[in-house]
Amino acid sequence: MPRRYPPVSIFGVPTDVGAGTRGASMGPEALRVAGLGEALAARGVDVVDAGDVVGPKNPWRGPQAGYRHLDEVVAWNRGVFEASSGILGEGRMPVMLGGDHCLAIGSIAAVADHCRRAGRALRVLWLDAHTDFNTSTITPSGNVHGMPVACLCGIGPEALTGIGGHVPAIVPAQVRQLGIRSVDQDEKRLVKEHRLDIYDMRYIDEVGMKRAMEQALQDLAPDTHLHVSFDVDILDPTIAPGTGTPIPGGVNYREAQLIMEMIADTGLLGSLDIVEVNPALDARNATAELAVDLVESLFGKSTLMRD
Ligand code: EXY
Ligand code: MN
Ligand code: MN
Ligand code: MN
Repeated sequence: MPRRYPPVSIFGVPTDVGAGTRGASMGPEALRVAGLGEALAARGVDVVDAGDVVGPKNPWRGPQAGYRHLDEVVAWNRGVFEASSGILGEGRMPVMLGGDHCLAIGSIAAVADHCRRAGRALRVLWLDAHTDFNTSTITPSGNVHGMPVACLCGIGPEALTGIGGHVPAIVPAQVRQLGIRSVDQDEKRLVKEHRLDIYDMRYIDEVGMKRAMEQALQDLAPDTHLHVSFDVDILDPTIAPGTGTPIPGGVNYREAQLIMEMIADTGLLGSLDIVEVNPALDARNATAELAVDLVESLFGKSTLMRD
């Protein structure tokens, strides 16, 4: 019996304001060209394309200390918060097409606000090569896409930590990170201080993806809202080259499929970010195509014999 999914609204956030390289601003269109909407509709999902969030032009100031492009990052995340909140308020599942990962501040703040009002538990599954737990004082780049988890946990300027009006939007105990293999020195100290639950690539090498995912999905209450923040740089760069901060030794195709199928098996997927697709760094839109293929598995598609 195919699993039923709530109605879905995809929306684009065409900016790379939080990134260190240009091009993720074209990510939403790359995902649309790769057929994301049609793929979900083919799964029987009631999907609409809610269009794009509008925000300030990317000012493109070079590397700088602190929170680079802070005003523009805040403006875009306010737009993301409004878009996600509106979709959740309609009883639909928001699927954010990034854009760089700083935009998860707005999307997850909206989901956290929605869950708080509904009295539902929230679990954030952060799929990424990076912990994204930097702050202005320890960042090596000033790029806010390296900081969203810290901001969501209330570490950062009020303009960012307060996007959804509730500080902190989430607590570290609500987060599970998977695929981590690039953490800055001071960031590592901060991550440990805040006891972030991390399943890094060394751990996955040792215990295997199935075991790591079982642990990351452990103790989910039956009505938990599961938010997946899918940074495509979790994937090995040989299969997903079109991303701005590629790190060797990533998740391979079968491991990625298993991640998505195990999430689908929970039946608890409530919202999704697909971020850091940068078609300027890609050939033949391969990374967006792969992301769509994996998202189809998130929505129950399996060409194997399991179902
Ligand atoms: N840790 C580095 C920094 O903070 O600049 C790199 C962050 C890359 C973040 C990408 C979105 O995952
Ligand atoms: Mn809901
Ligand atoms: Mn990220
Ligand atoms: Mn990343």
